[in-house]
This record gives sequence, structure tokens and C-alpha cells, in this order.
Amino acid sequence: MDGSLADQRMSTHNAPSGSGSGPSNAAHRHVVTDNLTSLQTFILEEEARFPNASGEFSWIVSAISLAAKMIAYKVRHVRLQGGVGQQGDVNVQGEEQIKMDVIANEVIMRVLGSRKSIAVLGSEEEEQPAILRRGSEGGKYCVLFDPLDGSSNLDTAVGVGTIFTILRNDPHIPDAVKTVCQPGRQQVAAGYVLYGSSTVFVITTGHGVHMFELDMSVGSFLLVSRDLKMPRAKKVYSVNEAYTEGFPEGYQRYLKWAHAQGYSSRYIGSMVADIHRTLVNGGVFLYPPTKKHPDGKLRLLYEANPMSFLVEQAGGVSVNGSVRTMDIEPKALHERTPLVMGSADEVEHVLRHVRG
Ligand code: P6P
Repeated sequence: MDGSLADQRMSTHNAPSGSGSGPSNAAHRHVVTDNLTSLQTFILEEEARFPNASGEFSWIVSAISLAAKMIAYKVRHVRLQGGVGQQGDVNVQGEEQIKMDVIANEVIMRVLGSRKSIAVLGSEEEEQPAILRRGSEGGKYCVLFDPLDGSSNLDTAVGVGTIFTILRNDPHIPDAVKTVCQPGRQQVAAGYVLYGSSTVFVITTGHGVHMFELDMSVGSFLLVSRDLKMPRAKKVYSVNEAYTEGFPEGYQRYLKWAHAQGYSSRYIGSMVADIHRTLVNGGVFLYPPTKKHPDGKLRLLYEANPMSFLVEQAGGVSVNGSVRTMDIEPKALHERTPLVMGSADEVEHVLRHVRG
């Protein structure tokens, strides 16, 4: 695994001539060895904390970061790569597939499909999960993912993202769907990659939230924030207010209250970007029941649960409007849920109005 090169990123600084830091008028070269930590190294450090760890989990995260780098390149050149526009198919969600949805899905399926430690792969783009290795063939883990969430924003160069969650495989459950229909509290790890103005990889394994930024010069995700904690309060809400009339009354009361309290509104319409802002700056993200989506629009298993794991690990709260999101017992792979997540105090303000 790469790690040594990226960890010891050598950067040279030329002191401006005459800066007094060396012979005048001469470029004074000195090499600074930053103690940078790559994602691979970080995962190995985490693995070392568990002497019985087999390293299989580390390989899965390494594969996800490889797929993320490949997708990041394609997203950054999406028009040149012909990735914008309809694929001409409708996915299992009944949504028009963007070409990049298919490309990103294929990249992840290919990269993860070769990992021996994965038993089941589930994707937003695939009706049924892919069964790789079950039973005696091993395969300790299952991975669910949304390959390119918010892809409809690609044609306007808005941030989009990959969301993933890692679950334990139960070889005693023959049905792959039942195996992956686990409540969010059972996740082993979760994270996302935001392909935005920078490419960030955010992950939790249940020991805090850690953020990495892709350094193109070395081709590695480098640690930029360890054990990230979100503010407990922030007067910002994130919701598509066009649907307000269709929200249950409690949500409408909340919005009236927030307006009176001088809250700001920020809504990108790309979940990974909206949640990343909420995670870093605080605030609350809402996707309540609407007329079109009375059970909510966002998918429980591979959008709401991974984001909820991260938000809770960062000190926030995630509910479906009444119960903790990660306590919901899933019934289907593509099940949807209403969602309210973010800073603890801000979620409480919403619930106070929703509960009436
Ligand atoms: P709306 C993108 O299509 C997505 O699944 C999420 O990324 C985003 O949060 C949501 O839908 C936006 O939905 O109805 O506001 O356009």
C-alpha cells in the first residue's frame, strides 16, 4: 500500500533572496519533512490498535480510496469524458441515470469486487445486491454505497459525492438482502467522498470522524482533520423550501420559528455537500416527508445511516423525525426515510416543533 512516499512528503521552500534567512541574494534551499499522514497509514495505525485485526478491513478502505481517486479524476473531467447527460436508462429508483452514475458504479464494483474480504456489494444503482463470496468462502464484510450521489448536479459543476457503509457479513443468513438490512448502529465503518472544490474523504470506524484531502501531487488522501467535532449549535438550516406546503405541520412551524429567529438557509441539493457543510460548520439538514415522497426521499441503508454514523461520531444527532435513524430496523435494500440531522441543539429545535 502506498503510504511511505505520501507520509514523508518532501517540500522544498526557497527563502526569498535577501530574506535574511541565509546568504543574501542566494536562494536558500532547505527541505521540510512534514509529518503528513496518508489515509493508508492512518488505517494501518487504526488496525494496529486491534492486535487480532486481520487487515481485511484495511484492504476494503484502501480499495474505496482507490475507487474514489479514479472517480475524482473522471468527475473533474466529466464533460471531456462525455459523462454528462442521460444514460438513457432509468435506475431502480425510477430516476434517469446520468452516464457518470453508471461509470462510478462500475468503478466501485470492479475495484471492490476483487477484494476477497467482501461477501456482498449493494449499490443504489443496482436492484439486487451483488453476491461475491458467501458461506465458507469467507467474506467477512458487506459494503453498500451510493456511487455518485447528487449526480444531477454534475452538468453545473456542483459538488457530488460517493457514500459508503461497511457492515459485517452473517454467513448464516442465506438471503443477501436480509444480511445487509442491518440497523445503522451495527455499521463497522461509514464515510463519504466529496468531489467538490477539493476532494475530501471523510470516514469513521466508530472512533471519531477523520477527514482527508486528496493531494494530487502525490496521489494520496492526506489527513487534514482528526476527530472532527461539529458545533453544538449553528443558526443554519438546510432544506428544499419549495416543498414546504407538503411538509407535515410541525416542520412548517419549525421553519416559521427559524425565520423569526434570523436563521440562514443553505441548500445545495447534493446530500454529500450539504451534510459536509453541516458536519464542518454545524447547523441542521432536513428532508421531511413530502407529497412526492411521503416516506422521505433519502435512502436509509446507504445514505441516511452512513451519514448518521458520521454525524453522531462528530457529536451531532440524527433522527427520522421521531426515532434515532440508526435504530430503524430496515426492511428493504432501497428503503427511504425522512431525515433530520446535524448539531444537537438544532435538531432539538426541529423536534420541539415536530412533536408539537
Ligand atoms: P431535492 C440528489 O438527487 C439527492 O438524492 C440528494 O443528494 C439530495 O440531498 C436530494 O436528492 C435533493 O432532493 O428533492 O431537494 O432535489
